[in-house]
Amino acid sequence: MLRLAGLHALTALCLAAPAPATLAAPQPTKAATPLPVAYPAFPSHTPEKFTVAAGSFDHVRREVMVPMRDGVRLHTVILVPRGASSAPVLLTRTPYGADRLTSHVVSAHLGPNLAGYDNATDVIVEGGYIRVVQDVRGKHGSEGDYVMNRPPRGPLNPTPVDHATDTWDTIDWLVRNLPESNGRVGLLGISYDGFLPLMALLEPHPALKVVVPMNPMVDGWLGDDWFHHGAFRQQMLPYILQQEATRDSSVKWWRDHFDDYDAYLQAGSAGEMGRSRGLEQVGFWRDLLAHPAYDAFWREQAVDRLLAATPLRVPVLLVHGLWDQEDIYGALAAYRALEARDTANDRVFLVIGPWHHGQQIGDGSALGPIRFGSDTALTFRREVLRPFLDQYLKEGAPPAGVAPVTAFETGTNTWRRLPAWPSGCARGCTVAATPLYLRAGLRAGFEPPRGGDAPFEEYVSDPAKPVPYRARPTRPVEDGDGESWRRWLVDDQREASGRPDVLAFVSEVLTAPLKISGAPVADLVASTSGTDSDWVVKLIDVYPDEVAGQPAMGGYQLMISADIFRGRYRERPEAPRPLAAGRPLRYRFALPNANHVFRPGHRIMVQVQSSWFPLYDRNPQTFVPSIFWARPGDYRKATQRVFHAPGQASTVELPVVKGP
Ligand code: PG9
Repeated sequence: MLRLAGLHALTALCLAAPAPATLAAPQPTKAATPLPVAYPAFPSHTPEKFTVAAGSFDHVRREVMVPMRDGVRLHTVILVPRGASSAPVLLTRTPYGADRLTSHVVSAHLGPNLAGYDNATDVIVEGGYIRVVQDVRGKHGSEGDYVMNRPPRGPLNPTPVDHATDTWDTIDWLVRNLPESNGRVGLLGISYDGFLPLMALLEPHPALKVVVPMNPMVDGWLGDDWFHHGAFRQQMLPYILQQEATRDSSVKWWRDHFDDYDAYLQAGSAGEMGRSRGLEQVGFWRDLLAHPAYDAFWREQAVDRLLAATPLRVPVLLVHGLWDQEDIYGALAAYRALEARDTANDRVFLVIGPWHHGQQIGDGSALGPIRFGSDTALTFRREVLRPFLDQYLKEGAPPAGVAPVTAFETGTNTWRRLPAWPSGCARGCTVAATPLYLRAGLRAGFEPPRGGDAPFEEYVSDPAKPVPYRARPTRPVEDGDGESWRRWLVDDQREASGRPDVLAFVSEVLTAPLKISGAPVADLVASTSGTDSDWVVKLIDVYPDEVAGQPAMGGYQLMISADIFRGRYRERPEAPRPLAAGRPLRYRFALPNANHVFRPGHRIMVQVQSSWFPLYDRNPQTFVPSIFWARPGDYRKATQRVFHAPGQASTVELPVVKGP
């Protein structure tokens, strides 16, 4: 075979072997001008296609392109346990790379191939399931266009396809083309891959027998990955770039600082940070810039709203992490919507564990320094997930006996079987919203404020020195040491409580346990000297000064529930308005759910501050049309007051459990 090559290749060839008689001797040329010359090929050592010698493997790997109704084909990896027959299928759809999730032939054994992200490996392997992982359209090996959290067909999606149709078409293909299967499919995944099973519920294929959405992203504006109550989570920018810049996610965010705190401060605004990386080239960033408020763009793709308007046909097991640093809102919002649809009360199940995002498929013995007394994740997989999947996917499997709600109670480290969420206990107790008052002298208690005390506490919030959300240096979310980002919601809050721009209200030492189940509600009466402001409220369990057996926990300030609220959305989330400078105004917003016992000897603390940087972009504290494009001169110091006078009480309403 003859090929065309440049002069350098020819020179190399001449050195390696005498020129054949038929090849004309090279003519002298100007050194820099390569000439096309024909030469014989050195046969490549690499075959056109290498076949893995997998005859001894305990599973068979197939890679197929599954056709969708619009002709687009989706890359799908199928791992069949060797010798399987009448086996059920566990499907995960993902934008993160089906090859990566199945590690593409590193071991002759199925388990090691699956170990890692998004696979409850022990459940899949021990359960004898056929494992199927598919790239969503537009990502990695799949054809078609990628759209972040592609909305359902309708006003936001003019195409004839969405995740419901793609899942339907995939399941239809699987049950027709997998002779080893029993025709029953379960769909599960974490986060983005947990959002996808919820979308499949909008139009489920008859062979879809169960879905397990874990830590799903449900509402990107209210409380999951992109915003919380309108405050933008700017440390997600690298994710957006990597996810959307190329099909194979190969383009990465470049860095010029070790400390993200410095990087984002120097950028000035999230908009400028995005611009510095050319982010306007990707569609989702343009969408974010166009929709900073909770307008129809967000409302019409909020998955809980979609589910609330759809009949429920498939059993669902939702999984929520109490310290989920990415999607702390989604699972419980989806639970509320689905539960309302579960008229016979037999299709919606919920697990609440003491986990970071996705920890339930790993080791659940501890999170940072917080120990749970047992491997809670293993308990979940053995006693809930495995029997639950078996019940719906295996012919003749016994009922799993899973409770409607299985919730881990932090503080006492106890699993509870509950009839619903939030219900506090199995029978005979009530959950009552009980105001914990922020009081004069930075005290907190169940007694309302008295006249005569100072009416407010105040601090100066300076956007030039925003409050770090964790001890600096702040490493990026996708730092190689992912463990660090996963831990941040359990970081000790002591440093924050010592800052002059953080108010720390603290209760007396508790003499009896206090149990809360559900969402605490922040209800502040507060003023700012600016015309816009963020309010961060943190509910904290303060450990005793010394803790026997775990000295480092002495005086630890553990966040139980915390969130941020962007003041401009106080009246209407879809219509931002300037705040009246200096006027006490009410800010009321739900914090993430907790299931916690404050133990005797502990104290309850509430911290209030006006930035949580650089996870959340800074509020300039001057009203501007879009905070994405706040100019340096818009960022101004503001005097913040939190009121605690009679008639102007600030509280955190605790969902206190009363009864047995
Ligand atoms: N939290 C990630 C995510 C979900 C949905 C959209 C964007 C990001 C994830 O872990 O998949």
